[in-house]
Amino acid sequence: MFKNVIVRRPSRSMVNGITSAPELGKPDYELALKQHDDYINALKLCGVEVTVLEADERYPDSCFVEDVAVLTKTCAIVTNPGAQTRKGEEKEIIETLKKFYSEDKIEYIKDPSTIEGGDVMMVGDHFYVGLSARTNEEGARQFISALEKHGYTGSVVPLEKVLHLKTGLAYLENNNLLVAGEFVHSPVFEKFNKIIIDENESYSANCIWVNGKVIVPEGYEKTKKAIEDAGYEVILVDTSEYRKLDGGLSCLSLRF
Ligand code: CIR
Repeated sequence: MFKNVIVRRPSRSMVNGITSAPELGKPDYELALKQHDDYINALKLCGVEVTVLEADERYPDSCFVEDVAVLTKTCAIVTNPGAQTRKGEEKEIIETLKKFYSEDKIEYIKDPSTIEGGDVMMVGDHFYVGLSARTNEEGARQFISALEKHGYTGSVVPLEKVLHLKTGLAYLENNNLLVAGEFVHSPVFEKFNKIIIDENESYSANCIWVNGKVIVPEGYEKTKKAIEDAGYEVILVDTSEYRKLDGGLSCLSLRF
């Protein structure tokens, strides 16, 4: 179960955030703020305490707070983003993490290693780490040895197309895994009960399990039904403005 969640308000500069889909247009900032409010309310419905950090105009992608740290039950690992315009964002989370973890429980990934939290999927005490354009082999190695110091394990998953590992996967606990695209037939995830995302709804693989409920992006009916059929209560949140920046529900928070 999660007790806490950290989010960061989107900055006005988000309109200049990184995107692989410029054809979707620039985000509407006012609508993004409203969607962020809805997201916070959905999290509260799941019974967590939400810490809301102020917008940071220096970093257009800083609302995607998941990428700058990985938080476990007993330790925090501050990442080292691979994207040039996100370098330095990770420093801005440290003070907040110190409110939840003592200094000896906070680890730091250092150059030339890079890793972003979107590439890390927690399954109990094991962490899958995607090797992507943002997370290099050295980053995965340093990250896994930091985890091992605190009694966890990790393994790497090479990515082919997606931005981050969790762009195409979401672990819903109880061995249930949402899978899309390149992960559908991957032998790495064979042991899970796979809930396969329809090709036309691949964006909606980025859902989050929070204390028994699943927050799902609005507008993806097949995904919603598949998750409900698996026995979960679904809470819908519209993330259209974050999708324009390749971001989604998991990227917008740190849950621990
Ligand atoms: C980026 O490219 O870094 C942002 N525009 C989107 C980050 C999405 N984060 C995530 O999947 N964890």
